[in-house]
Amino acid sequence: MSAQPVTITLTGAGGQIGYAALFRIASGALLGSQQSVRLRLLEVPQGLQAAEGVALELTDCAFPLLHSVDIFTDPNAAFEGASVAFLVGARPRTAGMERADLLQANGGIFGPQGRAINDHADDNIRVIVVGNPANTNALIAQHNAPDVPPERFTALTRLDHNRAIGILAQEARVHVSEINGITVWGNHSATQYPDLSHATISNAPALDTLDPLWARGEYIRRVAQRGAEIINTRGSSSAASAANAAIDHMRDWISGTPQRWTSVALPSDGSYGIPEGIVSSFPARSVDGSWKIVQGLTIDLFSRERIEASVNELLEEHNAVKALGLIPA
Ligand code: NAX
Repeated sequence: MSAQPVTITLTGAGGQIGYAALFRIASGALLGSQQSVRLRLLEVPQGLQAAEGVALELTDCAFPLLHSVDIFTDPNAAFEGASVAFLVGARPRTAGMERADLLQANGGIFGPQGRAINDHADDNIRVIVVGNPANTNALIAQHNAPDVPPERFTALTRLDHNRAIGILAQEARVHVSEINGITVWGNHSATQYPDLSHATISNAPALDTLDPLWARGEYIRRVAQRGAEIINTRGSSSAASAANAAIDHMRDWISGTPQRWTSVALPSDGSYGIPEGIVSSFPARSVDGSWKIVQGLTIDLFSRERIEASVNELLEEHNAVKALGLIPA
């Protein structure tokens, strides 16, 4: 076992995604069976007791890889020495809340957390934002951490990616391992575009075998609305699948993607005409510890329009947080 534990900070530790993620992280699902972990949990005062309960249960698992669990309400303390950060806690939209109110409230969370990461985290910090609106919260945190390379800030669209694989495999009646080449583009929202243009099912182009009306209609809606379907069916929002996807994202980022690419929301470098700087989902592979956007995919007119619609939504959010002074103009 590695002598030095890796410090992992998770915010929103008293919530349901935190509960679904922490036991897997402590058992080695993120960094493997030889790497110990030091958990630093951040909560707001109202969530503190729930986080303390989680810490008691973590103790009761007697995980061989778990070095320690500490709980904080101060982001500066929580991110001290962190090289991995899961930003899960966020301000949910409540009845009557306008988008500007939601962005403002989340700016009050992700601005200070970005600054705390800037000032206290390890130089190798990798951040994934799960809390919604995830892409724009990542943008806010990134702009508040000027000393951290922008590409260290990412947001979760791996859940959408995994959903896109699972739903396609079910429709095609094949195992998920037969599915390749799916991309989710844009925002983690209803405008996201799960793109089958380059997908294959058992090495054959997916669009050759699927009903085109399903592939470019019902399928897209089904993937984009899967969160609502889970709420309607389960009675509460996705938790285990969201935690699983966040761990998939971070594990692949650190250890490398297998042959297949995945979908990652990261600051755009202008690839595929997506404006530089906005945090958009792209097809990406992790190579030598960094995400690399997959280049050279042909984008047909249908896909172009879908990507643009989602990117326009991100641009509106970007402009709104700029107007609110949450990121520099
Ligand atoms: P819960 O309400 O169960 O838990 C959230 C926890 O965060 C609470 O314990 C709360 O006290 C804490 N919290 C709030 N503000 C905080 C702050 N400033 N610092 C530290 N902790 C804070 O929500 P949960 O189901 O765990 O979902 C968490 C977030 O993930 C939500 O924003 C949700 O919308 C988002 N999701 C994002 C997904 C994605 O694919 N990107 C999918 C799943 C999920 O819906």
